[in-house]
Amino acid sequence: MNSYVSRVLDEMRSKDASQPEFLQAVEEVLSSVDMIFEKHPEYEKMAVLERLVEPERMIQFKVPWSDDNGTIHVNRGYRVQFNNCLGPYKGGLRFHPSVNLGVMKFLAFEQIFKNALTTLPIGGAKGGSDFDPKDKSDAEIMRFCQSFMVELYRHIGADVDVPAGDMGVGAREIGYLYGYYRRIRGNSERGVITGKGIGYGGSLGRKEATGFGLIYFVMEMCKANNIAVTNKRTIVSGSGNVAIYAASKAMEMGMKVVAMSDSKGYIIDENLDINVVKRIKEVERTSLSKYVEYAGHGEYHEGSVYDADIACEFVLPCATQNEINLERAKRIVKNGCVLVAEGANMPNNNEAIKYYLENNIYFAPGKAANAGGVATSALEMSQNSMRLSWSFEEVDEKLQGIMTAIHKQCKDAMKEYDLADNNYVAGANIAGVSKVIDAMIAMGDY
Ligand code: NDP
Ligand code: 2IT
Repeated sequence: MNSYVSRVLDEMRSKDASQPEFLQAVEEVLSSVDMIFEKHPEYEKMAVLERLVEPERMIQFKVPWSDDNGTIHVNRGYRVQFNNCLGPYKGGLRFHPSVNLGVMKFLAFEQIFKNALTTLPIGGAKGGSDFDPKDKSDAEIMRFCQSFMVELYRHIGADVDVPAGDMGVGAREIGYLYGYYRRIRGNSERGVITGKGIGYGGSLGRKEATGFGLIYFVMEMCKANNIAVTNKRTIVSGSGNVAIYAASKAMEMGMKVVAMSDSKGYIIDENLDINVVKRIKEVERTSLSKYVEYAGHGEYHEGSVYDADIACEFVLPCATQNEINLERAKRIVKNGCVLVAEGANMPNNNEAIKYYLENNIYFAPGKAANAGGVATSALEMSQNSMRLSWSFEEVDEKLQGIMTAIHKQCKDAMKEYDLADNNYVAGANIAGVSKVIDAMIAMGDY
């Protein structure tokens, strides 16, 4: 490894030892872009890497809220504004008990390069809270969102920082957050948050965009590498926003989705009914254990879908980080998998990724494959600025163009540096990182 890259990584391992997810994300990126630093030894004196791995600002705040019985609880809120070289900070909000500063930093770091790949002018950020939205009433969710916004509002703005959804934050939460922002500010400023409802400034196609975009990326990969998609047995882990629309688009494209999962268990079904999954997760907000009763077919099991032996050719992890370690990666490859594309952020650990690359598996990293969500958020921002709305077809067509452009950027970088044709990891990292570095340098000691 290039000596400058390895020195900076060593320094981070001692400074950020308590943030394993952040270190993992930085190691994944830096270990695949060292050719940039071989080519540009002058970057060391310019502290390019140190500037890249240090967040511009990290905000942590108290979120007190009262439940329906009048008991007051306190959660931690965060916004990590990592890098705004390419445009306003942009990235989702996650409400999940596993949220901590290290998780926020990893997500914000990934977001910088993902956003760079979209070709749209957006910087990288992430925020959220360790609040658990499960089993909370609508009124409790609303009070929590309002209290969260009481602090967040002073740090965001249509040209400053534009949050959106992520795990645990969907249309309902965005509505409450945006509604309270408007009441505090006394204006409508539609472009301050994305993922809004269609009736008050949202974009058609945003809800579907991450999952649809993932499948558009998979289609590009398959085309470029002569892989047929029809009837390919596909596992989609998760059953939230990303997983549901990835599974439906995958089916539309002729793939055969045979399994999906949630945090408690998984379903296997040769005739998987995505509308039943939607009813369980989008309407009833409950567990997949209801699937067999509602669908009248299939099987439900507790545990991880990646600990089961399910014959499959494609795997689309769309739940959360670090779902697949080396052992699970070996299992899915043994079960026939030839292509893994990440709908979630960092669902594979670095050992799993290394194993895919060494075993000629086509592997698409999240920052390329799941960028359709944030890209469509940026299209929502454009529509808000123009005070116009595009049709679903117009948005979807732009999304397809963006996913094709991201795929091309990965391929061009792979070609430029003479990398193996399945090394989308290095391709995406080189393309994303180069754009940010070039902008940073052009703007001086940014
Ligand atoms: P949702 O909250 O809608 O869904 C999350 C899904 O993951 C749920 O099915 C949940 O199960 C499941 N899950 C949570 N924790 C675990 C776990 N430990 N093991 C197995 N399954 C688990 O989130 P999204 O669909 O929005 O996000 C999913 C992933 O995609 C995240 O990594 C997110 O960062 C990423 N992403 C999201 C984008 C977006 O636009 N929403 C854009 C790009 C990436 P349960 O229902 O039981 O809680
Ligand atoms: O991880 C992600 O890219 C998202 N959660 C979407 C962020 C956004 O601003 O739409």
